[in-house]
Amino acid sequence: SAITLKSYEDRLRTHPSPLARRLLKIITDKQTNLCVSLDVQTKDELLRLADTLGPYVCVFKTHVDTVEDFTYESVIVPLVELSKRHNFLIFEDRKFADIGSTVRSQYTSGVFKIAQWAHITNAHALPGPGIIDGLFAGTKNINEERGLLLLAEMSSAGSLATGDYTDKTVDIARKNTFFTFGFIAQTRLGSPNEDFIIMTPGVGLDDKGDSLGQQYRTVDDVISGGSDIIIVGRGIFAKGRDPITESKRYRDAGWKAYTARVK
Ligand code: 5BU
Repeated sequence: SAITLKSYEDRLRTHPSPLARRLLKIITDKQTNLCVSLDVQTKDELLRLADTLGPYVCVFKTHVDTVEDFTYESVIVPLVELSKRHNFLIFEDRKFADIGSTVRSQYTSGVFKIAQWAHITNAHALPGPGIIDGLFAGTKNINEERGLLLLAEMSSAGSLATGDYTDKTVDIARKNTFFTFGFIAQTRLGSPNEDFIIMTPGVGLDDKGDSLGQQYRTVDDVISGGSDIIIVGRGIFAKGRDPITESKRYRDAGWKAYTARVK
């Protein structure tokens, strides 16, 4: 039977995470639960897509370490400007996986200084709860909401993040719901009296997968299963696709599936 959940608007009043409340407000105001994954290799493409698709998304997901001509000044500064202009959040899909002390410096320093600009980032629970403590420590001097997603499940074939590993990941998230506001997952996680935000990659309406293990599910399948936000990359900007047309299509499909779920 289909999962029923409260509306994004109801949830924004009670959510324990300030970042999640800000996100739920954006989703409600813009009527979109679409996160576009900006997996491109040049800053021009990244910034062009962020500008043209900004109106249709609640979040842009990045892998900044794949941008060939990356500099903080030429990529991050304008991206943050666009996030304000179009009212979206930035999610650096960094997938931290080390001990607390190391992830704190990976999060705050180096070339990318992720904590400075990424409203959301994510981490594997593999090292244990110290990874959350380390990342949370990295937000200490940031005067804006920051949030963490734990990788509880992955979309790729043969993923080891299942069963007991997934359950233990949820337990670890419960220790700091001010900062850890949800999961990257394929299913609804947490008990009915908790409110984790579920963001789901591996969403595609025209393809089944790729040759490197990615697997796609439909928007209806993902949202009716209790996910809150769909993450779409190549379904929107692969060669031969018009990114604006596809963004509108995924946004509309995501909102329609959500509307059916809250009824
Ligand atoms: P795609 O082009 O829609 O397949 O891109 C999916 C994006 O989501 C890509 O940036 C991946 O790194 C990311 N991803 C994923 O596909 N599956 C996962 O389980 C996780 C992240 Br976690």
